[in-house]
Formats: sequence, structure tokens, C-alpha cells
Amino acid sequence: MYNNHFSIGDEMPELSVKSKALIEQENQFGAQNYKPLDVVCSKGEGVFLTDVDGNNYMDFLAAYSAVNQGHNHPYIAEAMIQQIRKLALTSRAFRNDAFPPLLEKLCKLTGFDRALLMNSGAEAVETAIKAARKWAYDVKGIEYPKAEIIAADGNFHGRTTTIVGFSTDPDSFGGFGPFTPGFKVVPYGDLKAAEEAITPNTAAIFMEPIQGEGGVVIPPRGFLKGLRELADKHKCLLILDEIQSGLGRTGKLFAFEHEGIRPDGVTIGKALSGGFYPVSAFLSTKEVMGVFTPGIHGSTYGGNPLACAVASAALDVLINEKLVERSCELGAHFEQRLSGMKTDKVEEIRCIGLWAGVHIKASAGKARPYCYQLKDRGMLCKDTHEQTIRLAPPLVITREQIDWAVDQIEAVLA
Ligand code: IF1
Repeated sequence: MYNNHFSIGDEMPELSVKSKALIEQENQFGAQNYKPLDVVCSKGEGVFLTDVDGNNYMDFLAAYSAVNQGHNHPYIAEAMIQQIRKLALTSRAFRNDAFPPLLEKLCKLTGFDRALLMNSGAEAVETAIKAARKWAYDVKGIEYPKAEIIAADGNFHGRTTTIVGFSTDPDSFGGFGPFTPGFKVVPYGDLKAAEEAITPNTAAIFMEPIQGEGGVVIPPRGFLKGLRELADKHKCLLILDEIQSGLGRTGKLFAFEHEGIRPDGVTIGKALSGGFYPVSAFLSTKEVMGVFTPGIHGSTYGGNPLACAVASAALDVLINEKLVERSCELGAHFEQRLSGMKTDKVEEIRCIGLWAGVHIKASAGKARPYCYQLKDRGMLCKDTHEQTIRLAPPLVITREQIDWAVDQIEAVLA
């Protein structure tokens, strides 16, 4: 199917002169804040990425679920081009004709009363933190500045200093202190610990419904429902970070739907723009969003006309191409194939919708070498926390492509 298979045991293919030159240029002039796989992409379409030498790869990362609609989706691209030709940015000092329709589409689709548009996921998370704190003072009546937010260990919510301040991953917080006070961290999935952490000053419980960076960690059944009950009992907010788990990835529009609950707010991003442009949002109730009075929060590009046109088209594709249903249906097949692999190297398979973590046994080494082998077989994925191969293809993937991909995984794990 792809023109660059290397069977197991072959020498890692020599990088081409072109790839090497670009990698050296990146190393010479770029900050080394990543250690990417040595594949230099130059084109993307649907589930495929093509490198500078014309080798095709099936993308099983989807830019961490920002490309649920597939790379370079023509409908979103066209909407972006049309808008670029008209108006890209006014700032929020003035109004524009793309913002109101996007707000209505978002609220009607998600069932939240209000949306606040930002750019990166971290900015949506910071917005949610500010909203929860201001709600705590203005509505719940907590003494200023004592608002507390409960987070989970193993969390990933972005890279700002406030956010990494409540991370439990030294790679995220190491060397970046001092940190913002007012956060408590409890074991993920532990309702008893969450309740014990709640005080009269608790503004919100803020967690991912499924932990992506943690390695597709799915909490015990009933955990989200339990958090909802705790938030109601202690009159604090439940805000869920659906930036990676949302917009179809788990086989529902939002991951919280798997437990039949509704949080008071969610953060979304990534696939909100189908991988074309940074667009994020904090969605919540009228009561919570009411804490934002003019001039107290914003961003130059937040809710700009180009972002709105892209996001509107990205949502259209999600709905019109039934990508949520596809994720659910093909996700069941994905899980069945992964669980049926003949290998003694796998500790655990965690899978929900088209999102899986393959946890490699310590005795079988780290996950990264298997990712390199998969790359040589024409499949791109990423390891996380050393032992897990994270799998998240664009939701436009076909059943046959899933079968081909799992065959490659089974082969490298044989
Ligand atoms: C990196 C991780 C994933 C997120 C959730 C907020 C954000 C993210 C649940 C912030 C972003 C990205 C960031 C990117 C790699 C990737 C990532 F490995 F870092 F942890 F997906 F798991 N909430 N996740 O997953 O959104 O500001 O990036 O738009 O920083 O390396 P952002």
C-alpha cells in the first residue's frame, strides 16, 4: 500500500541528503525543545503524510488529535481561502460577520450557553481557570484570593507556567518555578481523594475525562459521574479539558458523554480547526461566563474571522461526514484487532473510540524503538512516558487502513 516498507531487521534506512540538510538546519537555528522522529514531512492528505523524499506514511498521531478531519481537508481549506481573501483579523475592538454564527453553531452543537474563543489549548485552559476563580469570588462568595482548583496527577493541560505548576510531570514543570498557588492534585480516578481535597474554598474540579499524555488513561467507570456528584454536593464547578478527548476522538462528541453527565464547562481546541489554524474555546453556562465583564479578559487573535471560518468548516466536516459515529464504529474494530494481536510484549491495551494506548511490558524495552520500526513500515505514531505507544489516527481512516496498521504493530511486537 505504501512505497517505503522496510521489513524488520533491515538497517534503519539512511536519511536522504535533503532530509539530513533540513534536520541540520533545524538543529542549527531552532530551540531544541523537541526531539521529533527523523521524518521530514512536506505534504499531508487525509490519513497520509508524505516526506521530502516522497515516502508516504499513515499518520497515527493526527497532531495529537488536531487532525481528526484528516490532513488538508479540502472543505476546510476552501473555507479558509475564501475567508483569507475577505478578512482575517479585526481584533475584538470591532465586530465581524464570522464570529456570531460560529458562536451560535458551537453553542447549539455542544449544548453550552456561551463560548469564549481563544487560540491555543493552553489559553482556553487559562480562561477556564480564570472563570472558575472569578465565579468562586463573585458567585459562590469565597474569600479573595483563596479559591482552590482540584486537578489530577498525570494531568496534561498545556505549557504555561500556571498550568505546568500543577503538573506532576518533571519534564513539564522542572526548572520553571515559582508557580501559581491555589491548585491541589489528587490521584486520577480516586473519588475519595477528590472529596477529601474539597474545602469551602474549592472553586472547581478540573480534569481530562481521559488522560491523553498520560498514555490514554481511562478512569474507572463512574469516576466522571462521581466528580459530577461531588461538584453538586460541594457547590463547586466541574470543568473538563476535552482539548484532546473531544470532538469525536472517543466515539462521542465529548468524552464526558460516555458517563451520561454534563460538566459546567469544557475546554476545546485542536480538532476545532481541523489542523489548519490554532483555535480553542472555553464553553460554559451563562452563570459562569457572566463573570467576564468587558475588558477583563481577551486576546488579539481570539475569535478572529479567519479562525471562525476555519472552525465553522471543521465542525461541518465533523458532523456532515459523521466522524463521531465513525470513531465509535471503527473504534470497536480497532480495539478488537489490537486486543487480538499475537504478542507477549504488551502489558495492557487501553482503547476508546479511535484512541488507544499500547502499554509495552518493561521486559520488552521502551516504546520508542517500536515507533521507529513502525516509521520504517510506513506508519507514524508517538511514544509517551516511555512505555506507551499512543495511537490516534484521523477519524477519516478506513477499516482496511486500520487492519493494515494493526498488522504493522503486530509485526513489530512479534
Ligand atoms: C506539546 C502532550 C498531548 C492537551 C490537553 C490542553 C493542551 C493539550 C488535554 C494544550 C496539548 C499537545 C501539546 C503538545 C503535544 C500535545 C500533548 F504530549 F504535550 F501532552 F496531546 F498529549 N489540554 N497537547 O493535550 O493545548 O496549548 O498545545 O494547543 O506541548 O508538546 P495547546
